Amino acid sequence: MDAIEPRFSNDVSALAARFALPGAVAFRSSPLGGIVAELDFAGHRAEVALFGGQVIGWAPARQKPVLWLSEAARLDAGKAVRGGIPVCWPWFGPAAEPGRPSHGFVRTRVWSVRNVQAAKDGVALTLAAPLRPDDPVPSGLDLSLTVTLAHDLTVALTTVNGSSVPLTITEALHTYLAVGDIAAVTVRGLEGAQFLDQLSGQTRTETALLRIGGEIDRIYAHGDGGVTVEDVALGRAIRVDHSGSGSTVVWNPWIEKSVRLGDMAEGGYRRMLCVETANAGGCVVTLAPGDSHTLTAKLSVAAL
Ligand code: TA6
Repeated sequence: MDAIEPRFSNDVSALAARFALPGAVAFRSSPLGGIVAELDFAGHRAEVALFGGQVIGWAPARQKPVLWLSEAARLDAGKAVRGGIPVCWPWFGPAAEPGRPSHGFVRTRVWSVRNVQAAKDGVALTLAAPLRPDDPVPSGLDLSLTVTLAHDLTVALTTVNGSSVPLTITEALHTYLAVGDIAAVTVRGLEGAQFLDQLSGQTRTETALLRIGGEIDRIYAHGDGGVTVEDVALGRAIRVDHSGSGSTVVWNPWIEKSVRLGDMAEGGYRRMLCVETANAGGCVVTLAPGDSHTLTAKLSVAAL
């Protein structure tokens, strides 16, 4: 399918004139740079940056923000924003070819607004990724992200193979969860799953509830289903339910790596944990011409 996107200027007034829905969808220039769409529903608020097609905020009513965003984040710096839900596509991690960016190339481009919807059960925004003829993928692909704010938050990344050749990708919704204190967090749901430890290169099996006491970077062979992050410090449990996913990635850089990253404030690692909905490691997605695939993360919060 050739995605013939109407070419709207990505300025706030043009976007608002075409897509704003009073009380549900608004657009603003962000103090962090770039343009942000604000979704409101039943006292809940989500924010989506056009830069990177990246959810950068979700605050359910009467809850502290559920997504972590670096104090050093810039939404127009030309580099990936540290926090929220970065979109890793069409590859996860380092590129096979040297010189290409880690986690693919769409998280550093400005996406366009394709559609907005406000209904009695939620508000939805769909963005389209700006793919280019010289991108290292077949021409004719379409990549879109639909963010649905209800009493939970659902993020769906859809790849349509409109080309004439098979397409193989890896991908992730690289979710940064906000936690009160990483040392008081338990991750439930990965017990028994095999994982690739990216720090040692070893493959092992998770034998117990997961607690984080140092740098962790693991790709679990853990498909559709869910993971619960129990955060004692904030008295809440965040549930991440996946679909279209064969992998769950758990990452915290801990002290030394968070300093090397350069875009995390001191101690920032204590207040975040990545639980990523992915097809990564040995898990790839292959689409025949005309096929489509959707990777979905659904986030919800409950009191502990
Ligand atoms: O998701 C885990 C991971 O692949 C880590 O290895 C680390 O590189 C992290 O992603 C962040 O990557 P980034 O390119 O956003 O710094």
